[in-house]
Order: sequence, then structure tokens, then C-alpha cells
Amino acid sequence: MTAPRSVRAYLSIGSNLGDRLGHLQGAVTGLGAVAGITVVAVSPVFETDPVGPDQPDYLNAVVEVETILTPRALLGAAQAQEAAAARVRAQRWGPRTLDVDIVTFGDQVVDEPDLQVPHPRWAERDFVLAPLAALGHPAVTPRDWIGVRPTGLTLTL
Ligand code: A4P
Ligand code: MG
Repeated sequence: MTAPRSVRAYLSIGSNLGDRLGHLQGAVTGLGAVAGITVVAVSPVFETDPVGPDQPDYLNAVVEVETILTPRALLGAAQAQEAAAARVRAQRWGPRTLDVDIVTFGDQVVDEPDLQVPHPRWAERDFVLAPLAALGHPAVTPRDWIGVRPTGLTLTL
């Protein structure tokens, strides 16, 4: 048997309820504790205007991982972090303790009812693009971001 090939993936994390920074740190720590996921880097934390219904500002960041999991297993790991933050799904695009989305997974494309990779809206969302650019994501060209402010806050691997 050959060893499973590892893939570089980027996950967007966001929080706008409760201990926002604590929820983001919990996601980074929790993802890193999953067998088959190695957290390689984490972007600085940005404060961002909410996209969608009127709600509090978010803290957003991006986590870069190396993983031998499938995209679906990585989604399971992402959703486990949301559950650990006691996320309640009340409203689409509504406020949440923690959102963890797969942005890109190597160059793989997944188009299934409950999993689309790359994330269908990532390229139009400055709250995803700014942290990706800070990490040097190859598909993102830095520019002036709208509604995205550096905080000086950092997350630890
Ligand atoms: N799903 C499909 N593809 C993916 C993927 N690549 N990664 C499915 C993660 N999940 C994926 O997600 C609904 C379903 O999407 C999941 O069950 C999964 O099977 P959800 O997290 O319950 O709902 P959502 O996040 O409200 O929906 P959506 O469409 O993913 O929202 P977005 O586009 O992520 O927007 N404003 C700021 N400033 N910062 C934010 O972080 N986030 C959102 C959510 C809205 N406004 C925001 C922010
Ligand atoms: Mg989501």
C-alpha cells in the first residue's frame, strides 16, 4: 500500500458571537488535534463588516493545513469544531459562534449537494481574500480590501 498523498487546504474561520477570538483559537487547536491534519500556518485575525443580514462584526482568519483526509472527512472535522463551539444554525448567513468553511483543497473540485470546493463565494468575499492574501495563497492578488480591518490579534498553532 502506498502512503496517502497529502494535500494543502485552506479553511476560513469566522465568529461574531460570544468570545470571538476564543472560538477562532478553539478551531485552530481543534483542527490541529485531528489525526490526518497538520496546521501549517494561520493568518492574522481581521475584524470584518458582516455580509448578509444585520448582525455584529466578525473576526475572520484563514487556517492553512496539510491533510491526508478526503474533502468530505475534512468537512466533518470542520463541522466538529463548529459543534464544539456550540453553534446553533438559525439563519442562513446569520450570526454564529463559529463558522469553518473549506475554501480550497489542493486543486480538487467537489460539487455535491452538501459540499462544494472551492467554496462557491470565496472569490467575492474580502473577509476570506484578505487573510488568504496574508498567507500568500497562490490564487489571490493583494489589493485594497473593503470592510476588513487588521486587529493585531494573532492565533497560535
Ligand atoms: N458546505 C458546502 N460546501 C462547503 C464548504 N466548502 N465548506 C455546506 C463548508 N461547508 C460547506 O453551511 C451550510 C452547509 O454548507 C453545510 O452544512 C455544508 O454541508 P453553514 O455553515 O451551516 O451555513 P452558512 O455558513 O450560513 O452558509 P454559507 O453559504 O456557507 O455561508 P457563507 O457564504 O460561508 O457565509 N460576514 C463576515 N464578515 N464574515 C463571515 O465569516 N460568514 C458568512 C457565512 C456570512 N457573512 C459573513 C461571514
Ligand atoms: Mg459555513
